[in-house]
Amino acid sequence: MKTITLGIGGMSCAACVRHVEKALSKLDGVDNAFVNLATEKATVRYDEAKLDFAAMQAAVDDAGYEAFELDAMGQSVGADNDSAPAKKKMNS
Ligand SMILES: [Cu+2]
Repeated sequence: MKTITLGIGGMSCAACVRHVEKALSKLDGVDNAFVNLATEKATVRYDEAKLDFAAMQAAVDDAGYEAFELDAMGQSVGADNDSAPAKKKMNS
């Protein structure tokens, strides 16, 4: 088992949190998923032999939100600024 912290974009309320948690929890290999609305982060405990970040990202994306990798400092990886994930809201 491995624990990863993901950045989650597009959440605005507790229902969003549940949607994201559900999307992550139902993935095969996820043991536990906890989403924090205030910090916009998800902590996922999972079996790294069964899935990887890309699978989680796809599941979150399917639910209508965005997931992005965080580095050790909690910063998004590959984004050119700190607010990049917040842009997509209700337009899909
Ligand atoms: Cu919501």
